[in-house]
Amino acid sequence: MALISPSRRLRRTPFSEGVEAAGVKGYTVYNRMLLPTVFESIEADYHHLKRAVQVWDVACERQIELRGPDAARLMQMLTPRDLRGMLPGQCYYVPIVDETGGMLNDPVAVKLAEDRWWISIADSDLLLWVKAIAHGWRLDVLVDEPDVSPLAVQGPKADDLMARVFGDRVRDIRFFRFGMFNFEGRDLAVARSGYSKQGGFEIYVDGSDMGMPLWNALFSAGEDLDVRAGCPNLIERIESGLLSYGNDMTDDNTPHECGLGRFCNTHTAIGCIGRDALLRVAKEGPVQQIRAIEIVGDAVPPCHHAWNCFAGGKRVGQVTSATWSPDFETNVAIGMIRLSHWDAGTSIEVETPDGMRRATVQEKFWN
Ligand code: THG
Repeated sequence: MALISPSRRLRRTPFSEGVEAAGVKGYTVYNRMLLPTVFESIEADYHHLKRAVQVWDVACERQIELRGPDAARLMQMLTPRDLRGMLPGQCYYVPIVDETGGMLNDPVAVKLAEDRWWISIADSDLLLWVKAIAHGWRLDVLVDEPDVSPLAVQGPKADDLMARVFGDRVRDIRFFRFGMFNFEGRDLAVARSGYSKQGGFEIYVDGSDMGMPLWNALFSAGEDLDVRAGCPNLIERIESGLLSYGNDMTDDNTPHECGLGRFCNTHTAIGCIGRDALLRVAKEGPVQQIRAIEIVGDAVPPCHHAWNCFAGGKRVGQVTSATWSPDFETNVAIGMIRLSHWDAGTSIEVETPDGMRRATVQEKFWN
């Protein structure tokens, strides 16, 4: 593909200078912001992520801040996950649904205080929906996008690198919890989370001016750990079954179709706008669901559009993410498969740009 033409509509990030100096080779656009997709090569980045530690510019995971007496009420209106037990210092992966139960986003909710939340969004214009609900319901809450940009530190050596910059106390942060850590006089939320299954942290960099100082501090501290610039890695995230909003699911899908039923408590999520719709569809159960799929044979081409799946000449679903996995020496994929064919072990055919391929529905992802 040709280059992306920069303009004011395509936002740079507080880390873009570092990303460019590190030799970024490809970008995508996410929440109207640059998101790196490749540094050395997707395969080389993948091997390095699984072996060492990387620093990722994920500033495009924009925050929606809810602030005020109705913040918690508004947050519960957005999601079928019951938030009553959630404490300040916790992060929750939360499906966000509209009035039909369709997925609008799959962010991480960060509870800073009872009256102050961040929603760390995937790629959709969620701010407009949240502002409209706050206004339409006359809620006593401020909704805006603060100058907060996540920087992820991912990989098996992430703990060692982070301890050098923030102190040994980062080692005690539990999964999907965060603590406040000082960096050059600023208190930053540091969570144990991130868009890989290699372990690591996300730093919510509060103030763009802190971006490059923190970036540089991480690289200086980690030279002997072979720290490199990285980014969410296509191969690793498919192996790990991490879903991509807009690719693997859209507003046509319910959380249950997306396999996110474990993050829903629809019966007790009182106030959730999509609750009635979800309770109605939950009675029948989903008729299609996200599955791990192995595509047999040599490396598939890049998956830039949905590939139809067939069995006995009938369409039974689609593959939406696929790649060759060097570690598993097969093609790993994510697809939405109809009930009749979603059992583990079921053989299907996938229509790739270079022909029909045999494929098998898997019990679970490759992790
Ligand atoms: N971190 C933060 N914000 C984000 C992402 C992130 N915003 C955009 C995007 N990623 C949102 N999507 C996801 C998808 C998966 C996960 C997090 C955000 C994730 N899932 C784990 C899983 O499914 O196994 C763990 C979920 C859990 O157990 O709670 O981490 O990455 N800040």
